[in-house]
Amino acid sequence: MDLADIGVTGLATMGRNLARNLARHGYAVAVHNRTYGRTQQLVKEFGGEGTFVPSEDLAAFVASLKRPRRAIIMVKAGAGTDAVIDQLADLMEPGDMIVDGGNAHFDDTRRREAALRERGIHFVGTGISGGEEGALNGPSIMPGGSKESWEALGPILQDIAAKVEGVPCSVHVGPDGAGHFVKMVHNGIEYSDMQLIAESYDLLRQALGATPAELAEVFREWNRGDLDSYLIEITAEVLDQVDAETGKPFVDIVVDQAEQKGTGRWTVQSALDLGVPVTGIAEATFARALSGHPEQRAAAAALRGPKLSGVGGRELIEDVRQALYASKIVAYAQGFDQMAAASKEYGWDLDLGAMATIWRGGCIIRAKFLDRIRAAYDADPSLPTLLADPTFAAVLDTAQEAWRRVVTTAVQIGVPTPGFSSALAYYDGLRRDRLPAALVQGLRDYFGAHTYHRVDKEGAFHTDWSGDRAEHSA
Ligand code: NBP
Repeated sequence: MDLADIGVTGLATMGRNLARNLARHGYAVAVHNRTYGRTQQLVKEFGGEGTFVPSEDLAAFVASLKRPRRAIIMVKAGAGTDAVIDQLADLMEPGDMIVDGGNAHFDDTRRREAALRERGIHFVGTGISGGEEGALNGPSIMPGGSKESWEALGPILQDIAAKVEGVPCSVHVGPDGAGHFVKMVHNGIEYSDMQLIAESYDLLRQALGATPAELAEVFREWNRGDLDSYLIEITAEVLDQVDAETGKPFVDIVVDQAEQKGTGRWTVQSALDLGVPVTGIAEATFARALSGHPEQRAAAAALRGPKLSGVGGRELIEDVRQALYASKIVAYAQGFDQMAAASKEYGWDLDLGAMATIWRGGCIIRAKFLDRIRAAYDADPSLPTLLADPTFAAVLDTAQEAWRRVVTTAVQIGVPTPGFSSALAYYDGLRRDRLPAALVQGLRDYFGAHTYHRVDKEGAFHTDWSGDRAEHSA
């Protein structure tokens, strides 16, 4: 029997499509699933697309792989992943590679990588974005793990990844959990992108009384300019959809409560640990959390809002477009800051420009805009914040008047725009010469003797607040 080039275990939507993608690219693919029926189904339905080597149990699956073995796990993240890793590792030899393509937390990946490294097995935590369509036709692939494993896996992953202008949307992200970390931040940014789109739609609908179908046209128009992206494109599709049963706009028959249990939450948790203000992602996560409390919303429904309504004419549309673009720049700047901070903390040496490059295609946040981020890091790889890049600084400068009008209008008519507002507050905070953090430091020294630094002298100081209020070196 010919041995397979690579294997996939876990053949639900993602694993099946990834296996088909590999087979379509000419690789002989070993396939396995806990429940054998799925394996049989795959071979029955898609066997003609390439060479599949099915196995009923993991031992046979491992035995069907060429050495060094390359096995991709695509099972539900969590305990199942640990179980499959343990079983695979027991069947493998030093030099073999286990790739986890599921949505694992990067801390779990770091733990698993360290444990398998002891046994000489390469563990490659890999972020895969693009959903089932991407898995089949070309996802964005973000592998972590060792350099040696990238040498053996990289050519295959780049082969099956999305391509933009011939450049594959996959690079070696960095060691141990770097791949899953970058995928997590990608998803956090995805939260933020969707929140800003939702705020744009909501504000224009409330302020102008526009219909979802009219707004679909607005998004379609926006997709021809700076905002050109997959999420803007599909927003037009969703807003245009009419419910067959009721004849109402689809968006009006969907329950308005969003989930926030996944990677958005992880991104914010990690950002808090790293001390990076990812306000765009945090507001998006909290906006979902607010939507998910129907009992509180019902209790608050009688609270009065402002009397003003219907302010703003058609010019609001262009203002919102600019506010959306400016807020998006802020959200991405924050996400890239988080990757830079993690790179330093964990010693990953992330190439931020390369991250922008591999997000240009295949993944959910794919957008023209990522070319501009890559150009910013090409021009200055140690850029302290994307907001300081001359191109982005100019965009923000042009957009800021419109951005302020949008936030003002939203406040006046009582439409919540936490994404727009917090992004603007971040912009205003970051550009300030002096921040009121000085007063916060004073208060902390007053009640807790936490000390402070002076602008004009080295060292730490404490004022004797309860005594003579003289200053002492701390
Ligand atoms: P699911 O997340 O729905 O997982 C189902 C698969 O996990 C089945 O193959 C199932 O086997 C297997 N499995 C489970 Br559940 N527990 C297991 C265990 N203890 N031992 C062995 N196998 C077990 O599949 P999916 O939606 O294809 O996603 C796969 C991974 O890819 C997940 O980690 C997901 O987060 C990630 N991901 C998904 C997307 C997406 O758009 N769906 C995108 C990117 C990444 P069975 O058939 O025997 O029940």
